Amino acid sequence: MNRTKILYSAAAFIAFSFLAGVTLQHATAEFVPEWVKNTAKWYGEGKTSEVEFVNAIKYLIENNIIVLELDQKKTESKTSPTFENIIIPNGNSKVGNVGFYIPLNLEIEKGTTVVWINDDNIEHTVQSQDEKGNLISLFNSDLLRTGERFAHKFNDDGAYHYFCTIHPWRVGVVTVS
Ligand SMILES: [Cu+2]
Repeated sequence: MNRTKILYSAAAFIAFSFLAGVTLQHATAEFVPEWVKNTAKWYGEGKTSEVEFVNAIKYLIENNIIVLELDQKKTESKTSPTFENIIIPNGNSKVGNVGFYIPLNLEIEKGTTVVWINDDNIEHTVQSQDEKGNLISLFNSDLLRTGERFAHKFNDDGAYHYFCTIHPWRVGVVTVS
């Protein structure tokens, strides 16, 4: 590769990088085909069109000769999923017991997944209910044996009541804001 070609190739990469607003992670000159080098050279000399030049760059990207580092901000803005637990404690079933859900009113932000964990020595269910205490189909677990879990993701604001169908006096709340 002579000096002129190197200069034109470098200019081509810099021009592309600037126009597209991306970061060039690496560009390995050995893998750049001759026709691409010529296109870059001819473009620099005004002997070929911009379309040809852009197509040549496109070829390098599609064949992973140029590897683009995508916009970091887009990647970082993806928040990792958030989980919060509600424990169904031992003794939860007994009417006179203080075996309430822990916490009894869980306050979370939108997008949080709530995980109910049955820590009791008997089975329970988690069933969503409306304001009047009627069972609704928003979130409904199967029978949870000791140690089993049930999860539901909350995407909208609101106060969500739930209860256990086996022990319907046990009522809890998830408040989403
Ligand atoms: Cu129960």
